[in-house]
Amino acid sequence: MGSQRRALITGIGGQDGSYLAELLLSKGYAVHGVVRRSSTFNTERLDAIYQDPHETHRRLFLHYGDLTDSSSLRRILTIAEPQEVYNLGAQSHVRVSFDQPEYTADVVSVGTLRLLEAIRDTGRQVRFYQASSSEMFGDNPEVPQNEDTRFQPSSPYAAAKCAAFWYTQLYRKAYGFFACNGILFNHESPRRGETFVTRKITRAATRIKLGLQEKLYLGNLDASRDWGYAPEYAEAMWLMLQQEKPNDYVVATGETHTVREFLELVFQHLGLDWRKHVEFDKRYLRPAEVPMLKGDASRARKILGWRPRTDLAGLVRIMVQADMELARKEQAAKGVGNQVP
Ligand code: NAP
Ligand code: F7E
Repeated sequence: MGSQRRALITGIGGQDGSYLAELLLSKGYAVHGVVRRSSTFNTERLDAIYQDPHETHRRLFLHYGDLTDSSSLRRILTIAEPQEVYNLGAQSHVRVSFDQPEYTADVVSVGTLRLLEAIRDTGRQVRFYQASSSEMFGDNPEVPQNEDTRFQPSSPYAAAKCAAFWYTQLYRKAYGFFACNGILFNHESPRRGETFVTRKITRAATRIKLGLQEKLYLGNLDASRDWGYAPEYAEAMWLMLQQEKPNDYVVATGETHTVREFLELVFQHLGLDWRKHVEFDKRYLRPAEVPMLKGDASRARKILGWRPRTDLAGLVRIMVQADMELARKEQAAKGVGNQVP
């Protein structure tokens, strides 16, 4: 297969998968991605790659597959022969995991095991990245959380991510895999799914500004999260697989803010008073909540040389600007709403 570096990404069509694919293509990799068959397009986040004037899309290869289907994973591994595998595919919504706990466990924990086993069966040396999550710390009150903080999962999603974390460590210990867990705290961007709270807020606030929507319904405003900017987190994933030895790393900004603070910042940025537009809806509460996450990324800083570059105000600016453009397009298409310069 020659000397070109090859990577395989599960979840390539997701927020992180799309940024990671761009990063790896920019470094000269051939990038293989696993996409699920869907009745609507689920590769829109990869559109920027197809518009890249450097035609990096010529090194992008998409394969139908699923983490619940081990034969597809084996087939794709045989075709792609990757040196690096990034396992980002997941049912990643915490609230939804309470509605679909069994499915979430199948994709997130057994799916990781299926992929690790498929890699083991190839007999090839593959570097493996597992998308672990700060949700695994759950309601552990210890802050800031680092690699030694005890997991106390508060959702089926978090419990499934814990199992995947341990499988990854086990394959490192038992079979000598170069396998790393990136314990990433919340990270957002204009590509964030619209049902996660930051994007739900920036999408709604910009639509409210243009008169396309009146109200925004939210759940718990008191939860605190450590929010960073997604493209920077994709860099940390890549760095983990370039080290001499495999390890687990917390990736975070070290700052925490409540959902209410995020709301205030976004609405203020648009010259709006959130209290006039936001209403409580108990449907968005969770049977168990994670009250506060705040990460200590000292290890990533020391070993990977990684540090966050975008603070919360910067993140809000980026997301509001992108969603304002989207709302303007919607307004132009409908020919309705307020005219805002
Ligand atoms: P995302 O936008 O929800 O993307 C998840 C991707 O996984 C999508 O491409 C999705 O495909 C795919 N997927 C879902 N079920 C699958 C299955 N059965 N088989 C194969 N692929 C499947 O999530 P993200 O924010 O990019 O996060 C990437 C990873 O990091 C996830 O594992 C997430 O749990 C984890 N994580 C995220 C954060 C964060 O703050 N974003 C923090 C820590 C960890 P469809 O488009 O077809 O649904
Ligand atoms: O919720 C509260 C909600 O859904 C953040 C995933 O990427 O990050 C993400 O999980 C907070 C929670 O993200 C609404 O109760 C209030 O306290 O944006 P979220 P999350 O649950 O932190 C982690 C690190 C992952 O690994 C996950 O994959 O916001 N909240 N009102 C709301 N949340 C949502 N979604 N919708 C609301 O209306």
